[in-house]
Amino acid sequence: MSALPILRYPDPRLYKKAVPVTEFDGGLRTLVENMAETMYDAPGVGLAATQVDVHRQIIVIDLSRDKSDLRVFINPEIIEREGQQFCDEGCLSVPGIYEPVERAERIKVRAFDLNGKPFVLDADGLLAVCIQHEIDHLQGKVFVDYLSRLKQTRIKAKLQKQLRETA
Ligand code: GNR
Ligand code: NI
Repeated sequence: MSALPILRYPDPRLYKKAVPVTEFDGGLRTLVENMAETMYDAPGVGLAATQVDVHRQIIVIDLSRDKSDLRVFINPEIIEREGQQFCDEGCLSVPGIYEPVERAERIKVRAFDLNGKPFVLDADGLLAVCIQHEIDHLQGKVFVDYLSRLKQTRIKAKLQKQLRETA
């Protein structure tokens, strides 16, 4: 397994739309393993393929402390949403930035597993936030896009400064 490089906001590749997976093969399994390693290494609680410059509809999430609850969503689709919640969100593509974003409190998501088997999951709380955050990535959206212009400008400046200082 190998950890993959993560694209950083405002990289234009974060704005590409992912296409559905059609082949549930060994290549997909390897990619998902590498995405999980990338997420655990970071560390983060979720990762969308978009963030590793693969523009296919694949998400991994693990909210456990001990890597014991890996969830894989292929071609995910939110089919119901209810209520609202605000959560301070962070993103591995926007390191060091945490801002509140409004999300649905409860969602029903339909997706396929690694074997191409469809499933439906009801999620609330942080899991629901995470799924919505990751599906946004697949659609070419970053949580920063929900913030004010002023905040977006400040975040871009801060990340550019970070890059210069680590160069
Ligand atoms: O690690 C992550 N933490 C997080 C916290 C609050 C809301 C969403 C997230 S997802 C993020 C990992 C990431 O960037 N996934 O795309
Ligand atoms: Ni993210």
